Amino acid sequence: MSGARKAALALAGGVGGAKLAAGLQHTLGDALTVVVNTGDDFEHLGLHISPDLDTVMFTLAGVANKSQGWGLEGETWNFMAQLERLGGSAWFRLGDKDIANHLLRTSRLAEGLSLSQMTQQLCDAYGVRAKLLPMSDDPVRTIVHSGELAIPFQEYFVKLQCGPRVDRLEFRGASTARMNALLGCIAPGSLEAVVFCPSNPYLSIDPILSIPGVREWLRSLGAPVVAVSPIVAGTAIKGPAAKIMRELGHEPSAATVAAHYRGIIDGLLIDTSDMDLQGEIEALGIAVRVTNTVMKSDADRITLAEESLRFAREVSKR
Ligand code: FO1
Repeated sequence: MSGARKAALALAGGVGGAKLAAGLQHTLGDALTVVVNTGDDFEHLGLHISPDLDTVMFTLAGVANKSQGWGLEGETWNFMAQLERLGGSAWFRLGDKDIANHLLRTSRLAEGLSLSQMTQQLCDAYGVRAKLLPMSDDPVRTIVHSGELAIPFQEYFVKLQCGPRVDRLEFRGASTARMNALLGCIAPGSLEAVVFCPSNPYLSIDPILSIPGVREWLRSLGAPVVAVSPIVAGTAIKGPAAKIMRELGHEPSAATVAAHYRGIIDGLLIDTSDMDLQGEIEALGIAVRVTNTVMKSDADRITLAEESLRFAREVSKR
């Protein structure tokens, strides 16, 4: 490793992104900052719920339910069982330990704490070393437009199991949302890499990029920007990314991911199963690294994280 380790910035959303963020944290510790999507946030049963912040936090703390991807391991469901008995709204599953997060966040936000301050307090409590930052402390809500319907994100994703056809995604509030002020503390030239984690480009990364000033800010950092494709061999490892790609009129492939990020990324890491796409993607002016991008183990997360940072260094030398 030439010289001291510099810092890195990651953009992440749900489960896939959280895994790579965990690999980056293993390598960089508190030199990693993760900007997290808050477009999935919603108010439910009087609670402010921030699913992607919690998914990234739990995964980096090593306490995430690995099979489910969201929520905490070793959960009990007494609250949900009683809620159902009382005829409460039970479509969004809230574990007993998870309820503590939502209640604490909701009560402290009501006392005037910002989402960033609340995230820091929870990360301190869970022992997360990386710095987690909501993309904004202002509300942004992803709305799925399907025909005449305007469906709030969690209803689309959980209640309707991603069934409705996506005609358009709206990030309600983004145009007036302010970039997280703490991002201004990152000095240009201080980062060795910006990494777009393998999250859904439309549901997790685009909300972050939709905040006014974010794209320009990323470019002002003077760091190579690399992304890991969330599409492998034409499908998404988890979630509706490939389905949404088709519904928006695109071929589900790593080449579509490259085209989507064109102009903002310098390089794309694609899976070995997609190596035949390398030429097509390089023709877009985007460097390509072919490697294993499917993270089945903690070791895979670390390997892919190291590979992403190495690739970023190579891209920056070009
Ligand atoms: N996803 C589901 O598919 N079903 C659920 O019941 C569910 C509950 C839930 C509770 C807390 C939380 O932080 C996440 C939860 N998720 C659930 C995931 C959530 O829908 C996220 O938005 C997805 O992970 C997409 O990012």
